[in-house]
Amino acid sequence: MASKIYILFGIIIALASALTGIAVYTFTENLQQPTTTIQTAIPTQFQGVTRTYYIAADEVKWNYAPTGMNVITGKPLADDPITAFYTQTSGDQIGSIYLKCVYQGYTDGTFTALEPKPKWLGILGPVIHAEVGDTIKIIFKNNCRIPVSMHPHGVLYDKASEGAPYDDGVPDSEKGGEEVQPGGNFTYVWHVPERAGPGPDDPSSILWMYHSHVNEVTDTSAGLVGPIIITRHGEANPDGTPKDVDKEFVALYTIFNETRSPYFEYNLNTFAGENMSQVNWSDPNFWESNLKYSINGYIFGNLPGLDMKQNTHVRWYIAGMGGESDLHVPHWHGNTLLMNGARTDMVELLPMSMKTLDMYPDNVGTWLFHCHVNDHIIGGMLALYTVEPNNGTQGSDPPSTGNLKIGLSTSPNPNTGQPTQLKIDFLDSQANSLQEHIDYKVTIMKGTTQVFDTSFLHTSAGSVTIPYQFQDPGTYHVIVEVDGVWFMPTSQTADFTINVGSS
Ligand SMILES: [Cu+2]
Repeated sequence: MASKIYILFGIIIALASALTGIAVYTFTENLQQPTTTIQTAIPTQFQGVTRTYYIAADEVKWNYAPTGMNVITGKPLADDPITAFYTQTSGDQIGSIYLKCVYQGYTDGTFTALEPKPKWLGILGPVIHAEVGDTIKIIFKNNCRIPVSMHPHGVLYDKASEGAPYDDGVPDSEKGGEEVQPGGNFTYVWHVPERAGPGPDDPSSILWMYHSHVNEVTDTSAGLVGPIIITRHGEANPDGTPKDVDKEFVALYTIFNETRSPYFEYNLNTFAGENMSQVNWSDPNFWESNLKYSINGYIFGNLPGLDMKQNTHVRWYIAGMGGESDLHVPHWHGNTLLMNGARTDMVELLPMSMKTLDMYPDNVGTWLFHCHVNDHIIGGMLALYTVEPNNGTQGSDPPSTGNLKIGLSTSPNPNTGQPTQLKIDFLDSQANSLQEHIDYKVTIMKGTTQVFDTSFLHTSAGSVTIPYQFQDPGTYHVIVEVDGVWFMPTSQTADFTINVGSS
């Protein structure tokens, strides 16, 4: 009787798997016991792809403020006593450069060429992207002088790939990834079942983090932390990023406590020229100068590359990390966001919190992105993000007929070094589709000087591209006039401001 039930159960599981495309689980019958035991929760197969990442733990000289400037105020860090305190070397103060151990992505298993990464990623390890149903494989190498590991949140792993040593009753021989010695290697395998992906109220992708967990406190203080982004099944591009998102950013808010880094003694000796016996441990200023109130490892506005286009879908993945001072409240000036259906311009973080927010920036400009905790503002937990005009989605002004939108996009970014393609789209603003048969004229102004113009032209296609070579850098106006739609007279003008860089 019992075996019939098992067979039936097996058929149901197999059928459900075939129908849903969800992984098949292994169930093992144990006849010595009255009930069936599930020996493993690890699926025997996933129907998605295996995504292989080559990641090393590398020692780097990390500079928390590489520009030497307080980018928020535009003043040199050395000129202000507070910013100098956190960034300049003097006495027992180490300054802004510390030896750290961080995760870096490589192009292959030879670990010779670094994988290119966005500037904003800063000190974070490479972004691991996967879709529900995939398997993540990490070919890992430890180039640091300390034993390290990779411990992931959210995804499904067995004891070998958990990356955390503790007394769990599992023999060391089955826990290869718990502690990778200096010079050692390990291959971590992490699965991505449904429960590692977005929940019903989540957007199309969510954030998890990975970090070293041999000594969780000192390893993360050394800099060993990075992001995992999981996209819902069927909603990912081939590279695992969510299809419905134009640009993704990850921001880690943490106070790196350099006195807790395994490299602290080395750093003190190397950069401040002092040894541990010279340190006045009771001096609160000594402690404070080694706290780095960072966003992705940058302080005082030094975090680069948070650039996006107006009216696009921008996804922000925000995480916290650290100790009891690490309660952070990132705040975006200038634009608002959605988190789980609620509108906000702030997000509350505790250590290793992971939040996903969506922004549709409508407000062009350079804006503050900073922690709202007062002590952290003083310590430099501030960055800037920039919303660039996206001429392609600007409406015409004035909308005299009310149903024509004129859009302008430029490619490449306007520069004096090469011709710029000015692409002008005429859209039916109700249908949001190209409006055919337009009579139009284009004029380019620099200040009050007209530098280019066309006569009135006709397009049947609703979209035209005009090449133009800008001679000088600066601000220009591209003015598009329409005097006919479908051979009916109308009068509309759109005025686009574009900034032209020098080559
Ligand atoms: Cu904070």
